[in-house]
Amino acid sequence: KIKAVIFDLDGVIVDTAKYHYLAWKSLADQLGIPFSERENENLKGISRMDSLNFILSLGDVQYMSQDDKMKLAISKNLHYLELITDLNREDILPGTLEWIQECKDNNIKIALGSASKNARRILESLDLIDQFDVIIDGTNTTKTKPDPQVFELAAKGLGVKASESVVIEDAYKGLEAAKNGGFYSIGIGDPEILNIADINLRSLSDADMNILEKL
Ligand code: B16
Ligand code: MG
Repeated sequence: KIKAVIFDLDGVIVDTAKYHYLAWKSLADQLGIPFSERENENLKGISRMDSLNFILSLGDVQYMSQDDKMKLAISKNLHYLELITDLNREDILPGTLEWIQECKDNNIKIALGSASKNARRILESLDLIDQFDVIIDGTNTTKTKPDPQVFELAAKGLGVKASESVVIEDAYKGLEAAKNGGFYSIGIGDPEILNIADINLRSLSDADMNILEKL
């Protein structure tokens, strides 16, 4: 029986993935590194530093000091924060509010399990911060998806087992993390890419919680 739902943030609750892409794209342009939306798929769900290292690996950057990498990561984040300044309730993806409400109606606990260090700020902008029983984000973790740490900490905080929880993710690496931790999963997006999910949906608005009976 499912006792908890763990939501990813970027790409599940809100479509901030496009702003991450725009900010990384402009950094890649500055560095003369070719970077497209296709390569951006690999950045979904991974940390800021891992994202930067991935982009640098696409160019022929031979060596860069940790210090210089930090500067680039900070400048990308400042640009990203600029792009999301106007984020508000209207940016919540379709179906999300209904799922949260259904969880509450059915006594199912909810947590956030995000790689982002900006998660709390984003939840504030969406006026959703008070809805979650537990929030685990990039400021609480030492390992990134596909390591299950972020979801394990969320389950621990909620006092539930992995096998009693379902993770909702838009990233392949996030679904791998769920699987690695023994969590059920719902993949939001292209079912051909997200082929390791237990259930695939194009959007949370395509189903209600009755779909969990399939698990
Ligand atoms: P930040 P999620 C992830 O969030 C994004 O998918 C990923 O693209 C981003 O690099 C990562 O957060 C770190 O974000 O730079 O804001 O700390 O999908 O796990 O909610
Ligand atoms: Mg995501």
